[in-house]
Amino acid sequence: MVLSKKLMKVGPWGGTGGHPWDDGGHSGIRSITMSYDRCMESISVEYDRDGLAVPGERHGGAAASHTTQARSRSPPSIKLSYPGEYLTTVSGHYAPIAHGGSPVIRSLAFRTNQRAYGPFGAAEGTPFSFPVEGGVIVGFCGRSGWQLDAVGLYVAPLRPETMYDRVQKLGLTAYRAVWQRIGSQQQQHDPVKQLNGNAQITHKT
Ligand code: MMA
Repeated sequence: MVLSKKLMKVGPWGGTGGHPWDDGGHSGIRSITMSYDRCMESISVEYDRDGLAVPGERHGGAAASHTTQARSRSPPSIKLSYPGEYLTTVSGHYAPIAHGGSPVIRSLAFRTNQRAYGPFGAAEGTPFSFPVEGGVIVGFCGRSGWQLDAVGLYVAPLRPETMYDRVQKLGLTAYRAVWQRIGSQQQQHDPVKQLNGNAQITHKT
């Protein structure tokens, strides 16, 4: 199975306070770091882009003092064993923290193909849950101010591997094999080339 490039955006769940943010869709998620107390104060997500870890911005937590950070219960960060482990469900609760105020995200919980993490925060208010069947969560968006006001998701559907995918993969393997062969031939026939590592200087005319 491979991830489709056509992403779906779902949600957001939560309130209308704060300002909107959007991490966009990626090839996967490596870790999620949170601060929370009676609600989710902030979230930052580390993504994967073509095998490299890409840190995401921290959303919310504008008012999070050191005290709040210290009060946040551990573990503040969850680390997925990318690429074998991938995110399949995000759920949580939202409710106002001040009477008559706009709702904020009170708790978040995550499920991967391997295990469950959380809930983090306080599981109070309106519950929401987005379990993805036949897909993977590859990005987050939402709203935030002092806290995390709302959260939405990017989902990449899984699709069966096509002949095109296989040929592309084979193409890359074949390309690497040819370069390895050229490399080893150079080692055998032209040790100077290998030492210098510069074909132009040692080029025989
Ligand atoms: C700020 C402001 C609001 C937002 C809250 C919670 C304290 O107010 O940005 O619009 O709803 O933070 O994040």
